[in-house]
Amino acid sequence: MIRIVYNIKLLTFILVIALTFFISLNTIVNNLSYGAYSKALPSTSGPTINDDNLTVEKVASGLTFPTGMTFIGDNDLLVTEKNTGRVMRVLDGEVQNNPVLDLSVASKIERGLLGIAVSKHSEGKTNVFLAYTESGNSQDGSDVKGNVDPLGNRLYRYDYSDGRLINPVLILDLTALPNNINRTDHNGGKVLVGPDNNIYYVIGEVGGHRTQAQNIENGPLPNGLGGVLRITQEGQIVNEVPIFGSELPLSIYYAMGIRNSFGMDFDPVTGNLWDTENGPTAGDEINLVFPGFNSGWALIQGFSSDDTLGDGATPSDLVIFGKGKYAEPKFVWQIPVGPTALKFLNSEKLGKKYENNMFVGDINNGLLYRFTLNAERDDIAINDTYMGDISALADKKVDSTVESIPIIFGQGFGGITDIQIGPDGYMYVLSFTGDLYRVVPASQSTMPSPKPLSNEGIIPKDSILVTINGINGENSYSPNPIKIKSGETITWYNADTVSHTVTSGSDSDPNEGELFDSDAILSKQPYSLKFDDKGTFDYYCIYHPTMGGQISVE
Ligand SMILES: [Ca+2]
Ligand SMILES: [Ca+2]
Ligand SMILES: [Ca+2]
Repeated sequence: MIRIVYNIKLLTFILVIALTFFISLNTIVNNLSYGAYSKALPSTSGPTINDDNLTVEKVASGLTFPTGMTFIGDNDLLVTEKNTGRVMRVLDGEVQNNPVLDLSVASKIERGLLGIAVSKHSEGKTNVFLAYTESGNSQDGSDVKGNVDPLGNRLYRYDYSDGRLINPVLILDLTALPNNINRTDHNGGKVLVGPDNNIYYVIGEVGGHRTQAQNIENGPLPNGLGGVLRITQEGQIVNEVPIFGSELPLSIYYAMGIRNSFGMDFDPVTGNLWDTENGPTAGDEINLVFPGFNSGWALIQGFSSDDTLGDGATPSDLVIFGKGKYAEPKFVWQIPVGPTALKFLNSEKLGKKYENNMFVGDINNGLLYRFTLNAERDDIAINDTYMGDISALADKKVDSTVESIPIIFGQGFGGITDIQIGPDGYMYVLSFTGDLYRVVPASQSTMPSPKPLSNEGIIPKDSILVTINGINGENSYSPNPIKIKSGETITWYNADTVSHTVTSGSDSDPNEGELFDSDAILSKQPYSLKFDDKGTFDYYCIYHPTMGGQISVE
């Protein structure tokens, strides 16, 4: 077992400097990044795919904030639940009553049971790897209610036998100190078994740790956080030419400079690792993660030339160990969507043109995105198989929400937490809402197709229509301002491609959302509100605070 625990008392002075930096940055980021935690609700008419040949079936429901899944057989998968710490088995579309395993997890904000991967050995043995934030006192959520610090983010190996997970072995302990600094975010947590049979585990900076792994030149040494880590299935250092360095913890880093991530997968054609990464107020990324990849956080996020963090840093300012090397992201959302899962479709069951395409889910909008790669498969190349105007994506960057239309493959899932391909070759999509979906050819489905989304029929009669056009200042909501009479109802229809809110107040208002708050209004969905009280009410979108509107009730 590899244990990374640091006593940093000797580094107090450095830490104080680092903390000062961290707190000031955190204050700024927290004021603007609530979008990162906003989770889209599912479409009332069910998820849809933007290809009439494909449809979405609901496989199972009733899971409690599921975060990850892995197939152990045909129509047989294990699903992790974030806050309960349970591993549930979904067999032939039925969530089995008794959990396969019930762990004690710390669960505040992004902590919890976060990742699962399976390794089937030729001699018939099956190992399951689980990544989770272990509770400090054997109680679920004691960090939420009792302020009990978790034991740490840990990776365990289990034997899977007769529907049970047994013989836990702790193979990686990331009890980095301090545990947190009133922050419980950026725990990453996805786990993969690589083509080389080693374990790949992505962990974020965990509560804003600032070390040399976050490219802070005068910071403490790396503490095992903020990167993709690689170890053997036995919890040993991989016996290869060192990437960043031969001593712990550098010897377990495969990549560093990663703020946070909820998604990674190996390209089935090349064996290259790809990930999604989450920026603060901007700069969500897709990356090709080669050995030694430095993603640039906390100095660079998004394309370095954009200076998204506004610190003027360039790749030459980064902390480079051994064979470490900075590389630009392969794709960027300048407006955050909260990308989560990333999965290659290693099947032609959904049509030859989608085989080995890359699919990405997001949590903020419940959208499923599709990407094609170039011939060398070392870059994203959006080709003529997409619908709509792809010219604005030539820069590999979504600068305004409308630019993302061609890459949207499906919508209405509710915030997506994982994507897997089943042994049946179909795509499985997991939503935090507890629902598991499957994308199948319409010709193979016995379920009725959901209706296409449009505002016809979903705007209530006698209601005054306000269209949400997207991020466009005081023209974001139309008409704006609007005058109505007491007792009248306004229905907002979201004509944009991403979720927005109708929230009373404004960004700087401490009472924001007190009078009314729609929560996420999904793309192509309505939200209605009746106004009885007279007065003038400002409102805005909490995800995109520059969007503003005003209602006068007379
Ligand atoms: Ca539990
Ligand atoms: Ca990066
Ligand atoms: Ca663009």
